[in-house]
Amino acid sequence: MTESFKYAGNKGKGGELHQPASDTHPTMTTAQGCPVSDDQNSLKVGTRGPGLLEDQVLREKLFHFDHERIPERVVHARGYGAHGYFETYESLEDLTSADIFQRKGEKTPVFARFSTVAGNKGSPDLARDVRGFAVKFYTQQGNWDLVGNNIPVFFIQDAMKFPDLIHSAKAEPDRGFPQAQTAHDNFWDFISLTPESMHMVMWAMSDRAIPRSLRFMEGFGVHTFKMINAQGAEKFVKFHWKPKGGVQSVVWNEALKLNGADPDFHRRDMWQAIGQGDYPEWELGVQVFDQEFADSFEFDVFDATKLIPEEQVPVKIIGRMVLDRVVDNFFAETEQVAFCTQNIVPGLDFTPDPLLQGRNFSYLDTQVKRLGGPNFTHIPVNAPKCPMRHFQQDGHMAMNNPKGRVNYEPNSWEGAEHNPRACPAHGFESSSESMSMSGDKLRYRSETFADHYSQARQFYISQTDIEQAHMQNALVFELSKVEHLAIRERMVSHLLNIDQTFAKKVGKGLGLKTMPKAAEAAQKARQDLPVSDALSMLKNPPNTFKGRKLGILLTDGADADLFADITLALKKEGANYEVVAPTVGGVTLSNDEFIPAQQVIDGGPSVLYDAVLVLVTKDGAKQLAKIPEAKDFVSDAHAHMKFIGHTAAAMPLTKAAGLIDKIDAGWLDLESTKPKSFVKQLRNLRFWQR
Ligand code: HDE
Repeated sequence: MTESFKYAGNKGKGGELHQPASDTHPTMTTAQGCPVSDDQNSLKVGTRGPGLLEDQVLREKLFHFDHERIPERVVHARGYGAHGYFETYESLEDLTSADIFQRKGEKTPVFARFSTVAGNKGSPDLARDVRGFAVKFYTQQGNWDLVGNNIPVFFIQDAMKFPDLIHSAKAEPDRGFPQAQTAHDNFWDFISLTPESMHMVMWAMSDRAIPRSLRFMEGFGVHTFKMINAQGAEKFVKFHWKPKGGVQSVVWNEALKLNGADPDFHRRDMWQAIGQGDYPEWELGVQVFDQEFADSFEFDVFDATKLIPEEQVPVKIIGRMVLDRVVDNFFAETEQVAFCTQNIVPGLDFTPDPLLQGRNFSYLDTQVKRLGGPNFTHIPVNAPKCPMRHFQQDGHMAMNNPKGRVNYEPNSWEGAEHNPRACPAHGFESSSESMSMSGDKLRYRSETFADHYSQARQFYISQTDIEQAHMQNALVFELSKVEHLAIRERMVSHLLNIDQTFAKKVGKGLGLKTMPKAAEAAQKARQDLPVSDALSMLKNPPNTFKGRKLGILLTDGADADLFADITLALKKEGANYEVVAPTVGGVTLSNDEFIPAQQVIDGGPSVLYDAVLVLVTKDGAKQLAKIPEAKDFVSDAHAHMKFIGHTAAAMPLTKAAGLIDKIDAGWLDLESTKPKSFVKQLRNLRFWQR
C-alpha cells in the first residue's frame, strides 16, 4: 500500500512532523544524546532566515558529515568483506604449535576481505586485475592475518619496487586516468623494463584476473612462511585457499559489459549468496617442505615471483573457511578492517623474502594513516577475541583503557589481572635463523632470483589452447591501448623468451611490421620445466552448476510446466535463477500463475548469468524480436559460449538476433532435453567448442 506523501519539511500550514517519535520510532538525539525536536529545519531568524551560528544541532550534523571519509587504501581500495569461521580438520601439532591448528573440529572466527588492487573505492568489480584475498583469524593466541592474493606469485621481488609498480598501474598523474586499468603506457612501460614481473604478467593476462565470483577464486599466501612445532622443529609452508565451488572466470568481452551492467557484480554476488544460505567456502591447504627441498628446488623459495608446482609438493588440506555472515555495517567492518602481514601467532614465522620483510613495515604504517592513530586495534573488527594485556596506553580514540595504577614493567605491584608479565614458555618466539645471516650491509639482488622467464613459460605451456588464446587476446587488448610503439615492441621482446609462437601471435595481433629481438635475459629460460596441470583452470573444471545462476527470459503465456520443472531441477542442483521479463511487473504463465520478474530486459543482460533460457510464446518472441536488448540477450549469450535453453517458440527472436544458422550443441532444445539433463549440461559452464 502506498502512503500518501506529505512534505516533511513544511512547518507552515498543517505543518506537524511527517513521522514524529512514537512507540515504533524512538526519539532522535544528537551525538551528545540531546533529544532533537526537528530534523528538517535549521534554526533561523524569522521564517526565511538568515541562519543562526548558535544552531548546535545543525553544526554537529554537518561537522560529522564533513568528516565521514577516511583515506581509501592506497592499493586494494575496492573490497568486500564477510564474517565466518575456520574449521581445523585435524591436529597439526607435529608441524606447528599454532593454537588454531591443535584441535580437530575447532572453529575459529574469521573476517575475510576480497579486493581489486588498482582501482579506487568506486571502481567496477570486473576490472582486469589481481584480487586480494585477506583473512583475519581471531585465534586464541592473537590475530593471524593471512594477506594474500588470488595469484600465487607477485610482480616484483623486493619491496623497494612496490611504490613504482603501483604508481605505474594506477591512473597517470597528469591526466587522472585510466581508472582501474593496466591498459595504458605507464604500466606497460614499467613492466617491460622489469623482467622479474613476467611470470605474474602471464597470470594477470589469463582469465584468473577476471573471476566469475569472489566465491570461485583460489587464494594464495604467496610468500614462503614457516611453521614451528612445540619442540622447535621448523618446516617451510606455502598457503593455498581452494574454493569448494571450483575456480571459474568470465570471458573478457563479458567483463567489459558486466562493468556497465552491474559494477557491483562481485559484491552483490557475495551478499546474495550469504543471504540465501549458500555460504562461500574454501579449504585451506599447505605445501610443506624442508630446507633440503629448498636447497634442491630450481628456484629460490624466498623469491615471491616463483611458485612451487603442486605436482612437486602436493597441497595438504588442513581445514576450511565458511563465510556465513555479511557485515552489519560496511564502513565499520569492511572499510576499517586493518590487515597486517606482521600479525602472526606463536607456531608461525616469516622468512627473509625481501617482499614480505617490506610488507611487515608497510601494513602497520598504512593503518595509522588510514585509521588515524595507534588504537585501531580497539575497533571491534580489528580487536583480538582473546585477552589482551599490555602497558600500551593513551593515543587518539583510546577505547579500551587499562584499570589501576600499573602502566610499566618491571613493577612491584600486586594484582594479577592488570599486571601481566612476558611468558618465555608460551610467548611468540622467532625461529632460529640458522642460515648465514651475517655479512656486509648490501643493497643487492641475489643471483638466485635471476631467472625471470622459466616459470612464465611453464605457466603458459600448462594452459589449454583456449586459455592460451585468451592470454594472447588480453595482451593484444592491453598493448593496443599503449600509445608508444617502443613499449609494445619491448613487451613482445620479453614474450619471445617465454614462447616463440605466443610472441608471434601477439606481435601479429598488434600489427608489428617486424618482430623485435628477444630481450636480453639475465638467465636463459629453461625449456625443461614440465607442464603443470594444476596451473590451468579449464583442466580442473568444477563440474557443477551449484551456486551459479540461470537467466530465464519469460513472456506472458510461457509454458508453466517447463518453468516449474526447470526451476525445481535448479533447486536440486543448488543453483539459482532470475526471471528477466518485458516489465519488472512480471509475467503470467500458461496456467495463469503469476511470476514476478527480477529484471527488465535492458536491466538484465545475459552477462549477469552463467547460462540462459528463453522460455517464451511465439507471439512473445515476435515482440522481443523488436527489442534490441532482447536480441543482445541471446547473441551475447551465444558469443560468450553460454548454454542457451530454448524451444521452437523462441525462433522469431533467434532469427532476429541473426543466430538461426549458428545453433549448435550448446543450444539445448527443451522439447527434446529433459530439465534434469538440461541442468546436467549446465555443469560444463560453457560450450567452449563454439
Ligand atoms: Fe599489499 N598492501 N603490499 N600485497 N595488500 C596493502 O595495506 C604492500 C603485496 C594485499 O583487504 C596496503 O591495509 C607492499 C603482496 C592485500 O585490507 C599496503 C607490498 C600481496 C591487501 C600494502 C605489497 C599483497 C593489501 C594498503 C610489497 C599478496 C588488502 C592498505 C612489498 C601476497 C588488504 C592496507 C585488505 C594492502 C603494501 C605486496 C596483498 C599499502 C609495500 C605480495 C590483499 O600496506
